[in-house]
Amino acid sequence: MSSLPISTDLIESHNAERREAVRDEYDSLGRSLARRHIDIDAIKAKVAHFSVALPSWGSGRGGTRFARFPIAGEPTNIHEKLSDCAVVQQLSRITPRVSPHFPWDRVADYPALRSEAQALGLEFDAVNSNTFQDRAGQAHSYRNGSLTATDKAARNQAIEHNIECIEIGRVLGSKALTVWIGDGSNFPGQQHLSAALDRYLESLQQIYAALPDDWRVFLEHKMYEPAFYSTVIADWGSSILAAQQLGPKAKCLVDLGHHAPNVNIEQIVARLHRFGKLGGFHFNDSKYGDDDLDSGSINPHQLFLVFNELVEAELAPRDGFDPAYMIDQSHNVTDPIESMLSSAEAIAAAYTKALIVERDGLHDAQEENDVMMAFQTLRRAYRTDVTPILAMARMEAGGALDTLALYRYSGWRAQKARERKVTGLGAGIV
Ligand code: RM4
Ligand code: MN
Ligand code: MN
Repeated sequence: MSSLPISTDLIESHNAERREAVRDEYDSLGRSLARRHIDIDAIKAKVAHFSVALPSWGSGRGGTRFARFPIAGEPTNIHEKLSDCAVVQQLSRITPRVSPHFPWDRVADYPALRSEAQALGLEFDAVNSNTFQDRAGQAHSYRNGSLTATDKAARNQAIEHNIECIEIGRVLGSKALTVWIGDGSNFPGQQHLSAALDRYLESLQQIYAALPDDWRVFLEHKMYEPAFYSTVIADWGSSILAAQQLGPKAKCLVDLGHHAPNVNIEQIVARLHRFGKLGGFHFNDSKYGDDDLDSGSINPHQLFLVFNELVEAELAPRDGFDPAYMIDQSHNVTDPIESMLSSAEAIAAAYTKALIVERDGLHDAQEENDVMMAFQTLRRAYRTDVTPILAMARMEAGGALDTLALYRYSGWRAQKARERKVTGLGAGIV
């Protein structure tokens, strides 16, 4: 039984008012692309297959280390998070999956949670474990690390938690586990750098052994924070070495915010793909560090260049290239539903722009070392406003032409403010 949150009549009448204008813009763009020998309908068909998963934790207002300013009507549990994600999916039509985080999203009945999601038009994506925080009553603290802790009992507890996440994920229909740990050190000399990595590999081997045959484990690197001197899996180098050692089910996950400023992330993407180890993405944007800002809000060009590599990878896939696309953001000053709508569109736009790159011309220019033509070929695609393609694909899939306008008009948050409990002020970067 389906119980979609927004009335389909509302979407229909909203689209009816805008359909003609969008059609006009789509046709005009179609003529312009045809002059570049690009078939707009073929691009739209590809875009219609594109999707990105929502983070369950992204549906609430996060916080910085300093404060949290909740808004009325925020979700207070996984059930409410799912209904907010369902709004995003219903309007955008490109976010049909939710990536859950445990123990934050723990419930007593997982088969029921899966049915609940399905009734909302959602499935579950990769499960995320959390050994970067202690929970009240937990036997062993992660104060000195989790999967890499010197204390074997803490290590075992972290391993068991990851295996439990796999078990929950199986019930939910997930096919991957994402492991990000905060383990590392804050002082030179604090940690034996090699021994810490040995412990990581040993722990991951045990988690890997518990993976079902058709599952993957995504190793997520992050340069720093909460460890400010050294982090065990700090970069893509450590990540790919670990993934290679673990075996074919281990892949690397690229969170765009987890690199030093100005690092060439698109080249990292190309490298990981070259060795068959590109597992997936956590999309967000950043200016300074792991800022978890909305995708495409700071550096949309970088996002485009990442997708340009992904389109290259699609054309020459290696080792079952099938990257998991997920959003990972923390919304501190916006309504999270609006941010997720905006980010999903920015991500799909970057993909669409990468699709309209005149690729043969680009490859020829690269071969001939025609620098300016190669650059201009990318530039021409990047400059193109692809929103009519996105809008048309969205409308054909049953979504809203102007997602933000319809979301505001629906009064969803105000209605939830009347129904939902008030959330706490407790800070935390989640
Ligand atoms: C971390 C990392 C993880 C996410 C947590 C909430 O910085 O990006 O992917 O699970 O934040
Ligand atoms: Mn992440
Ligand atoms: Mn992060």
